[in-house]
Parts: sequence; structure tokens; C-alpha cells
Amino acid sequence: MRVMSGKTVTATLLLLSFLLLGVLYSYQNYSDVLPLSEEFHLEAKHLRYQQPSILIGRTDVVTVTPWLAPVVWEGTFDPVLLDGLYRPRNISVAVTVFAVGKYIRFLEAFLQTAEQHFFVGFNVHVYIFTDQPNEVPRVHMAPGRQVTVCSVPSSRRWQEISARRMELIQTLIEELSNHMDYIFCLDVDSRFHGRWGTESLGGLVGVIHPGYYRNRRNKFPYERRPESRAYLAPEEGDFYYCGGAFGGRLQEVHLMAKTCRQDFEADARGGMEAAWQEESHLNRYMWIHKPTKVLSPEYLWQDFKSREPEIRLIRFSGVTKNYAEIRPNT
Ligand code: UD2
Repeated sequence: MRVMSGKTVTATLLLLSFLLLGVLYSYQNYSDVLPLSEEFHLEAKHLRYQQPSILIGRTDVVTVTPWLAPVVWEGTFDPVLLDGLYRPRNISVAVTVFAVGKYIRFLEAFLQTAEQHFFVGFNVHVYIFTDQPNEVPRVHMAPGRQVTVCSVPSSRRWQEISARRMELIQTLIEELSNHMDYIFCLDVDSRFHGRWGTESLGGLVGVIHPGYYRNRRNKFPYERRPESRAYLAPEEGDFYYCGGAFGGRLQEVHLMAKTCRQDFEADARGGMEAAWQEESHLNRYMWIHKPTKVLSPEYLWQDFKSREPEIRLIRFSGVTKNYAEIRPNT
């Protein structure tokens, strides 16, 4: 056997190092092209749950969109299985809620009912944006769940409060810089009545508005003036989505909030305000960027509406309120 000289050993070591660097470099590039999606890494080791079927299930409602995103209804998912899949991943969910002016009165019930129904047993961080930080009620929260209060200025126009939400959500996500996994942005004048949990997780998550899902698309209250960046033509649009509840992965919601904010500001420079402020911009965004998961109106009902037969469970619902009394302007 020939013994390698010192020079040969050095050259071999150098060659090996280059090879290793090359492998690492191409792996990194490869994983850039094919980002690892955690949804693909959910493991069902030792989980016991009811046998699923592709023959028996709900037939009274549509459970998948034409672009093959699930539409979530009671009876379409197994909460035991889903929680079992997500629990080992120790996921964290951020929530934004705005309570400006008289809307602070809704906060206590919102927080209390969230403790009972929203991602129970998971890490939840609620970010409250308010002009009255001292009035934020103290609500007992389970371990792993917390609240942060963020000060925002008061406003004399409710439209402004509604419109600024996208900007503040964008900034918050930038500050969170991936410390949370998912985010949901919810209206404060609402209460939870039933489970809202892991079944709602997805890349970009839209909630179907309870008021319009029987309407034809040309009757949806989209922004109809072509000069607006929120414009949708009568033959465009899939569903009418709520501005009062939406969410998803941080990066996806960040892109949506940023786009809606930019479009809203461009409209404002042209002297326009979309029909339903950020809700109109969100609807345009979700027409172009299809949500990866759609939540049925169970996820945002309205207390004044009588329950429809397809709504087996109301999970979250807007309280009935006197707009003239609680809004800063009419
Ligand atoms: C609808 C939407 C809402 C928003 C609005 C139009 C649903 C079910 N609701 O709700 O999301 O798109 O139309 O812009 O999708 N707020 C305050 N202080 C105020 C006024 C508003 O904090 O003085 C916040 C609060 O978090 C409230 C939210 O803005 O929940 C929406 O305002 P709203 O409840 O007055 O609007 P609403 O019920 O017509």
C-alpha cells in the first residue's frame, strides 16, 4: 500500500471540503425552490380516531372550491385527528383585534369566549390595538396564552379605523418576524360560541360572509367603480369574504395586508374610498390570490340572523349593535 504524501492529503482534504460545500449549496438552492411545507410533515403516529370515508359525509353543502381548497363545515373534519397532528408541532397562533373608542366594551366577552373556544390547548397570543390601554379588561388566560396591548390613536371616522387595520397588521407581522406560525385577524364586536381550532389552519384563509352566500356574484357588495384598485367586474369574484375574520401563515397574511394597504392608499391619493374599505380590497386580493382554505359562515355569523339549516354550529358571531350609538360618526 502506498502512503500518501502530505501534499496529497492536503489536496484530498481540500477537494472533499469543496465537494461538501457544493452539496450544501445545492441543497440550500433546492430547498429554496421547494420550500418545506409543514403541512406535509404532520405525523399521525399512534393516533386513534374514527375511520374516514369517501362515501359518507355531508352532501348538503359544497366542501371544496373549484380550485380544490377545502371549505370547512361542521362534520367535514375530525377535531381529534387534527389536534393530534398539530399538537406535536407546538404551533403558535397570533390574533389581532381592534378595540377603538366605544368598541372597547366588546373586548371582555371576546377574550373570555376565546379562552373557551379558540385554539384551546394551543399557544395563542392576542394583540389588542386600542386607544384606551388602561381600559383593557383583565381576563384569566390558560398557560401558553397571553395578551399584548398596543396603543393606537383615536379616530373620528369609523372608516379610518377599519381601513388602518391592514397597515397595523402588516407592521405587526414584520415585528413578529416569524415568532408565530399563524395569524387570525378578527372583529372585536363578536363572540365565540363553538370550537375554532386547527381545522382553520392554512396558507391563506378566507371566511365566507354570512350575508351573501346565496347571492349571485354580480350582487356581491364588491367595489364596482373601475377607477378603484378594489374593483371587481360583475362576472368576477368567487365568494364574498368577510373583512371581520381572515388569516393564515404569517408570510401570506403579510403579503395580503401589504397589498391591500398599498391599494387603499393609492385609492386615497385619487380621492377614493372603496365601498367597504379594507373588506373590498381583501375581496379583490382573494379573487386574484385564491385562499388555500375557506371557512364556512359558521366562522362568522351575525347574531341578528336566524340560523340556516346548513349551519349546524355557530362558532363565532357578531353581536347586534346600534351603529349610531357606538361609531364615532355615521
Ligand atoms: C363589516 C365587516 C368588518 C369591516 C366593516 C367595513 C364582517 C362581518 N364585518 O363590519 O370587518 O370590513 O364592515 O369596514 O365582515 N372598530 C373599532 N372602533 C370603531 C369602529 C370599528 O374598534 O369605532 C373596529 C372593531 O374591531 C370592529 C371593526 O373595526 O369589530 C369593524 O367595524 P364594524 O364592526 O363597525 O363594522 P361592521 O360590523 O359593519
